[in-house]
Amino acid sequence: DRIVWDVGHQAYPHKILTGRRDRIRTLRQGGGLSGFTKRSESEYDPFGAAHSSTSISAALGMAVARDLHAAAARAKGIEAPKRRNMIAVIGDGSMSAGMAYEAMNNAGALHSRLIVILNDNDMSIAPPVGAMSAYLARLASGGTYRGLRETAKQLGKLLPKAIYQRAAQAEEFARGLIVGSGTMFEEMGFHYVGPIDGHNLDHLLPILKNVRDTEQGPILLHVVTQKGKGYAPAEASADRYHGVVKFDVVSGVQAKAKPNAPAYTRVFGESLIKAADADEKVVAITAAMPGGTGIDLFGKAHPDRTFDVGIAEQHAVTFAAGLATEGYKPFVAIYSTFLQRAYDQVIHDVALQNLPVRFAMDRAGLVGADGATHAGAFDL
Ligand SMILES: Cc1ncc(C[n+]2csc(CCOP(=O)(O)OP(=O)(O)O)c2C)c(N)n1
Repeated sequence: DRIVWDVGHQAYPHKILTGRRDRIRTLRQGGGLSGFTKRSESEYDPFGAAHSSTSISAALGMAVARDLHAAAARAKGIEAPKRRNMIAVIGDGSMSAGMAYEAMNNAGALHSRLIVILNDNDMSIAPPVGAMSAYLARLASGGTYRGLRETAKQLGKLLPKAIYQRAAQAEEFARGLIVGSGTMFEEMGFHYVGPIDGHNLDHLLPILKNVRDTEQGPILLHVVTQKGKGYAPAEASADRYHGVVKFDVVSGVQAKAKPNAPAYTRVFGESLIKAADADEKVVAITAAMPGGTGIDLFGKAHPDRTFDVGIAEQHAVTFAAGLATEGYKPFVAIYSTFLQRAYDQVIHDVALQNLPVRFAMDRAGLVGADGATHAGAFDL
């Protein structure tokens, strides 16, 4: 099977389980294992990641390739290869980017057998923002998690027709048929299964097996988890353990080198507060990176003029352009590498219209531990 991890930060256990245990101590170092999934590193990383929200598109491409391959084999009268499952694992934070919806829109139309596992830990790096995040929270809190019985009923709808009809005759089963219908995912053509407790393996494993064995797709399995589960310092501080440097396992204290100059990010955040104190037209925009860009400091001083749009760099730029047309002075703070997503918006929506949008590009140029995917290549 092909498992496509979105972003890939969360793939360290996957690396350990897929032949990279002996090299895990080289993680995020020169010549060592990447902090993300990487095709050249392992056949178990079918798709490289680091920038978010690509997994559904990639897994859908793989699913369609599989189906084309099988059809070609059938046409030639040769045995089709064993059917693989194509599985995208995506976090709730990454569900704010347009690309995830572009992919679901296409998947719903293609009807290809694709499994999307939505790992909903109610955290991005910072707490998640936006209407989608609120929607997922409502789905997750609709009573408690679905137990095995109820999920089995949801899955029943995916069984082959004959079995399904027989099962549907059972009164109790029929009552469950409304369960889970009407979610946004279903409206987009997915079978929605969940929400289920992702830490309860007695529930999770049989459900995963059932999802694997159903014939229909695309399927979205909504799994609720806790970020950092099982390690107290990470549970207590979900944002600071998103991506870690070396840390003391007992105390959880991270070994951060003492900087010998004030950090660019802090200088920017504090300067922008001063500018905003003097000019009520100054506004600040971040795309899910308030801490990384200094916008967290600005947000404390000027909450009404701070906008976290979620992982949505393209929208962040055009949203700022809109503010600028009305006389505001937007400062868009984005890591250089993530602004790559929005180059068209920078050119088409800002530059060509000569709109005064200020870009504060953090982590410009080459970066270290995050590696090639995080370099601000276009700065150079
Ligand atoms: C396009 C893009 N913007 C910003 C980031 C920075 N970033 C890395 S992980 C992350 C949060 C992802 O949250 P979620 O998808 O919920 O995954 P989790 O780590 O919580 O499992 C962010 C904002 C990124 N990787 N890609």
